[in-house]
Amino acid sequence: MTSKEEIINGMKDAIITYNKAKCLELAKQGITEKVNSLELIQEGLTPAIQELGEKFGRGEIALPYLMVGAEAMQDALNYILETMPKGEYKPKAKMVLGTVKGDIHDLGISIVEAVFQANGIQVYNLGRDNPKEKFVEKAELEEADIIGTSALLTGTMFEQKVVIEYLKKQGLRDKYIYLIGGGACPSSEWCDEIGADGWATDVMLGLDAAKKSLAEKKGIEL
Ligand code: B12
Repeated sequence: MTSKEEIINGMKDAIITYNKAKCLELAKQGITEKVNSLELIQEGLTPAIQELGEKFGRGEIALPYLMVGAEAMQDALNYILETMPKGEYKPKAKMVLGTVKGDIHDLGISIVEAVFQANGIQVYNLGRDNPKEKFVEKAELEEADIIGTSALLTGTMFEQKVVIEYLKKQGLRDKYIYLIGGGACPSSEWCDEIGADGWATDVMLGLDAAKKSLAEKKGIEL
């Protein structure tokens, strides 16, 4: 039997060395050996892809390498997320979630989807690259409580403001809790500036923000 640390460190190494098969194999092993899913994701996959991102940012690796690392994370993540509980009870709240227009980073929102679902929030994941109208149309259609937007690029972060401004223009701002996330907004300043209800660069902090707003604004206790 392999220890939890060996599995987690092995997953990190596999991503950093672009070894997709090894990363998936270790993810499967982690689940078989009952390592907590979130630990596999947050201690194994996430720091590894961040390390590759830093190397990419410093010009030490080219984009195709980052893409292979991201694929390794995606395969392992899909496997782990499939095994997580889906919240087989009546959800207490609904959320429309997606990455903003022009942004294709969608690894983070898959994690948010799985964790929020497991905590009683039905999530409609729109995936990547969504115009403002799509968030609002889906939220209206599903009678959602929360709209969540993700942005990873400095250049797409402004779209988070575009969505909230569109909500205001439609006279719908007060109907929804508006949460923002993703690596492009690592502080509360952007959240305050655009008037969002909460922000997070980590899924568990995001869940806390959602719980707080649901209780305060909708009287829903998760
Ligand atoms: C993986 C990755 C990619 C992959 C994306 C694969 C995919 N399917 O997502 C690929 C290789 C395709 C890619 C492409 C690009 N990338 Co990129 N990428 C990254 C990297 C390394 C990791 C992102 C990631 O997945 N992190 C892990 C997840 C789990 O974290 P997360 O998304 O932040 O999500 C968590 C929280 O934020 C939160 N959360 C997320 N969303 C939400 C929403 C709500 C409502 C809430 C409450 C919480 C929440 O919960 C999540 C789980 O904890 C980052 C570096 C970094 N440190 O972020 C660069 C990075 C974001 N990329 C960057 C760049 C420049 C690009 C490209 C423009 C490169 C190019 N020249 O083409 C393109 C962009 C294309 C586009 N139009 O979007 C830059 C951005 C620089 C900037 N400041 O603008 C970064 C920072 C790398 C760098 N250091 O230069 N990228």
